[in-house]
Amino acid sequence: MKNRLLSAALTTCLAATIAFSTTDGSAIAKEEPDVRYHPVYKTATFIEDNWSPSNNQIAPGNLIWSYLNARKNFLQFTDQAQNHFRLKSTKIDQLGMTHYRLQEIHHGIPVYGSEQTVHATKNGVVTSYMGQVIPHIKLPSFQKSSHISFQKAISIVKNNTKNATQYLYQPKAQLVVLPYRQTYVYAYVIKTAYLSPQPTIWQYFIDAKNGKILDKLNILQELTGNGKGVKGDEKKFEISKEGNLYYLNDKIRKISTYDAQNQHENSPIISGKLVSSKTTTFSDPSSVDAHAYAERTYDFYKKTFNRDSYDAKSSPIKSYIHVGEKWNNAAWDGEKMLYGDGDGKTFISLAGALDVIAHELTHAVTQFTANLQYRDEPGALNESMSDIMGVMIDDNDWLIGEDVYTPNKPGDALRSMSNPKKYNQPDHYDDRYTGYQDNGGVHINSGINNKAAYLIAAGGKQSSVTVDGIGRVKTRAIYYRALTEYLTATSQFIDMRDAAIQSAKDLYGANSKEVKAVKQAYDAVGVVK
Ligand SMILES: [Ca+2]
Ligand SMILES: [Ca+2]
Ligand SMILES: [Zn+2]
Repeated sequence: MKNRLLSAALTTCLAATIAFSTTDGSAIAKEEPDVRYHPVYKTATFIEDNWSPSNNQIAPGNLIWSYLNARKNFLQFTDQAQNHFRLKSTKIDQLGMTHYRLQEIHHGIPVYGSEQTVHATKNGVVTSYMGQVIPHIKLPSFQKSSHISFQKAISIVKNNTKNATQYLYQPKAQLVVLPYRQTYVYAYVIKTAYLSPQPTIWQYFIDAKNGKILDKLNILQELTGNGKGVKGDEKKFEISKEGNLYYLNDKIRKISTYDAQNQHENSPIISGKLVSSKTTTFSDPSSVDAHAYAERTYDFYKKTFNRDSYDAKSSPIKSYIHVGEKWNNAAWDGEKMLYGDGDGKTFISLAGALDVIAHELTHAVTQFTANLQYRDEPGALNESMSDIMGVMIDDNDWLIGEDVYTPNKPGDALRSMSNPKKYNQPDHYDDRYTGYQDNGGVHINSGINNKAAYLIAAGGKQSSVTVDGIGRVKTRAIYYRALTEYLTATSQFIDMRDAAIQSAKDLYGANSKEVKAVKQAYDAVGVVK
């Protein structure tokens, strides 16, 4: 009965609008718009329109409000549009069209889910409306005194997710008018996201009156993919689904993996196709490893240093595999990670090594922190930082690249931090390379700082100096602090020594054994004042 009544009333109102507008002269509906209605609310969900104000005196900022007021009978609100909607954004596109995004409000509080878009040409003609309006909400205005605070609501959610750790951000709360079981209540919508025990993004709906959990849903499309890596090992990782295809797109960490389809490594712009699969099993080993290892590196930085992505601002991490033809390298190009397939002799696919991926992503961290120049001593420190974090993540040896280097020769590696000389790197400042090759020896002289880091962690004797090691955990904390807080674009080896000492002092005290270990290690590699 009620639906019928509303429907009938609407027809009457529509006629009235046109008559009213014409006599009023403020707005003219030039032709009757095409309207589609919500099955329950009986308000317009779509209006194909051709509306413009009757005169051009209207200020551009008022067009949206004039339009909504002119269409209030389709949308069934009785107050002024400015009191019933909040303008969330206005965007002008390349065609000169203006796109408005709005939110229905009730006593100033957003009505959950009731959002609208309105579109106008560059000449100020509104061509369409789309969205949802809930009519006739009867709920008195929100009184703080008779409702719980948002802090209280957040604590209710925290109590309900007690086992969660590794939060991605502080829970966010928004007060809304929530349609709930044929009525409306004030509710807090709380979003919280964490990685452990499993990646989850919760949306909680808490009754603002009594703190009751009205509803909660995991809005992460929790999808785990699997596949074999470069070394043939079975892996699990986060993926997403669009339409009928699954993609290497981890939405919680914002990590996606693309196939560069052998574009040349020196192409000015490397593009790629997001790797997809018809099932949750992915069959390209390079893409499996690039994706899974980027996730592990992200988790390492998040868990160890509470760093959310390379820029600490949760920027998306993009990996490109199959870069070049048999390219024997990997790179961070300032925006994304690139991995070659290797020629099968010197390297197999470089994405197959966790330390290589950690190395590349650490270049990104460096770019957003110390920003060490990529030549001479700052460049060697830049390289060394990437190797140091590489062995902290892939932490069962002190080798770099052993998983993908020379497949026909077991036991070797691209570099060794415990024994740089084995792969033609110096391990003492007196033996540093001073030529012009390799940007002034960035991949050569990194051995000196690599050795210092190794000695700090593992201890040992060099140049008749004995270092008492303090372990990997403290060593990585010292280097991370030095990188992110102390070092600068032009830092030299001697600055690295001081930065590491200062960091160790901050963390463990001026007279600590950790500070002593750092001093001993830099003495041992000949970086002394
Ligand atoms: Ca390694
Ligand atoms: Ca090998
Ligand atoms: Zn590098």
